[in-house]
Amino acid sequence: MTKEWWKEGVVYQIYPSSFKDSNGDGIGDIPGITSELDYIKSLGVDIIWVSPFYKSPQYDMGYDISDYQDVYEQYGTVEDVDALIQGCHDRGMRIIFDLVVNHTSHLHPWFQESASSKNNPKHDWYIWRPARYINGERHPPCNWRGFFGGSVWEWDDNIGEYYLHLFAKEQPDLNWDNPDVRQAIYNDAMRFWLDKGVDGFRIDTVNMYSKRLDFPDAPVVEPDTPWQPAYDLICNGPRMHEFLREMNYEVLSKYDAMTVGELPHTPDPAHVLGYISASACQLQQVFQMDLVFLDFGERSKYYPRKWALTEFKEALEKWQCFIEGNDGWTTNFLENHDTGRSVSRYGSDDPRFAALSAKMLAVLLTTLTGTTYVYQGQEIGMVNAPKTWPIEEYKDIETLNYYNEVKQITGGDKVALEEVMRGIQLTARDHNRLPFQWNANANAGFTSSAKSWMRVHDNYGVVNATQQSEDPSSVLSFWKSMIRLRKQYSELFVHGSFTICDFENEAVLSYVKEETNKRALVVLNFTDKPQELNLKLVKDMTVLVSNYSGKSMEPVLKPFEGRIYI
Ligand code: ISL
Ligand code: CA
Repeated sequence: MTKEWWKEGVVYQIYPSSFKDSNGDGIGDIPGITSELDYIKSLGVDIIWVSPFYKSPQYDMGYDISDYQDVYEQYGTVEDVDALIQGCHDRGMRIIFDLVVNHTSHLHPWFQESASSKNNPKHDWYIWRPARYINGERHPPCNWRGFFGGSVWEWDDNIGEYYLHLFAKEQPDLNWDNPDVRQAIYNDAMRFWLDKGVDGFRIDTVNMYSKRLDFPDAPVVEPDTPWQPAYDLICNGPRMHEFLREMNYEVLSKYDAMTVGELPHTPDPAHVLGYISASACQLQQVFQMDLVFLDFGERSKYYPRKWALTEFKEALEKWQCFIEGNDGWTTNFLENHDTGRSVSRYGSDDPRFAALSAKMLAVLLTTLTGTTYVYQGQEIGMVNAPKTWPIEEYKDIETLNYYNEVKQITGGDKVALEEVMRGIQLTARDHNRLPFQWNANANAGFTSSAKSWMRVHDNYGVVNATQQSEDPSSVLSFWKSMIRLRKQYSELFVHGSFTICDFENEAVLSYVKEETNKRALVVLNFTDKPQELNLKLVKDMTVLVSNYSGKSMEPVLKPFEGRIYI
């Protein structure tokens, strides 16, 4: 197993609009991030990942880019980004950016040209197809449902054809099969920033660039609507690996760049290895989604399902162990800007248990094999938005489109809307986009403006970074100590082998981490009830860490207690 900075490093994800507002307009910005680099450094973080800050009309919070080489005006300027890179490097940290190149904004000049005429040299830079006519009626080329609802095809009167958009219609998909498009992406979106010193990329939707150009219909599973989920047809198209090899060979390999690709809907470990094994020369790491999609229901994420701890264990074990005996690498994370808060989803946001379960999950994330990712606010135990908040407080295009679709299909049925609202309260992307809670002042110290772009969580008086910095028993202090411990025992925690024990136990997750000279047992109570400890497992071992004060060896685990035995 080779050692690399991107394996040992702990990554901290920043969502620019919600981290820190420096100029009082209610929106977070780049100078705001730069002003808090010492805070981030103090956590023990090595690498910062910043979600998109590029020029964008913000239909999808900057994942719709209209200029790869410019910055969204409200976030700052290219010079501000230069200063941010410098600020990280000055502190011995690295920084990676989000690379969003499956699609651009419809306002990107490339699309404007593409849509101007069939004769424009850039017309073929996006994916255009003629209509299907059934009984004289115009229909899109296939029945795929977009990630944000509706058809993936949008009719364009001027061209007289449809264009493809897997996400919003304001996010047209680039035609990667055209080599000029690929070169333009490598230059504008990648080399430009790599030459400025960025240390790599988190690569958005990394398995969707190659499309099945025959666009077959997906099987009908939702008869209520013409648009059918088509994940297997959309993801992992025929030229995917070829494109990523080229991107790696022509661009990334020329720099010491880190890459982590977002890889949804790819359940087969052998398939994932095809992307990340070192010898495949494509990506270094990917985000596999089994754990963060665990509570998504059959029908949609907004009709969540109850999950059993054994299902959690199964997914965890699968993606911890799939790199054993090969040259791949894995990641561990429970949150990002597309999820709800982990405390609310895997722990408990009941005030009696919120901090305890945040710490218990910190024990988990800092003892797993692979690169650990922490999402802003996770380190202070931020939780989902209060259930009393109405739909008007939610801003995400995915949430609102889904809610409005239910409203439309059911004619505004109150019971149906209450039901979907319960799902939104658990899994909506909005929860992780609430402003970061810096202190107990107005608007949690996030902004000096009277109004922030998203409402600040009601609990900022009790959950905030300043108070927690001063409290040795806080979630924040615990995260810091766990990150230190992870580094101190990096052979064991970052690189060691992983084995689940007592698999059938639906209340306690136990696993052994092992390297040549050391062995640790981690026991995590995932319930709010005391649970008996399996004494056979801890024989001859002593407690190294507990998320309760003291190093209790008691044979019973308290609610959400987590211990590491060594
Ligand atoms: O967020 C999801 C489920 O709620 C995913 O289906 C998500 O849309 C998918 O993983 C792709 O996500 C990425 O690309 C999107 C963007 O909206 C997300 O924020 C980004 O992480 C389009 O660029
Ligand atoms: Ca601002």
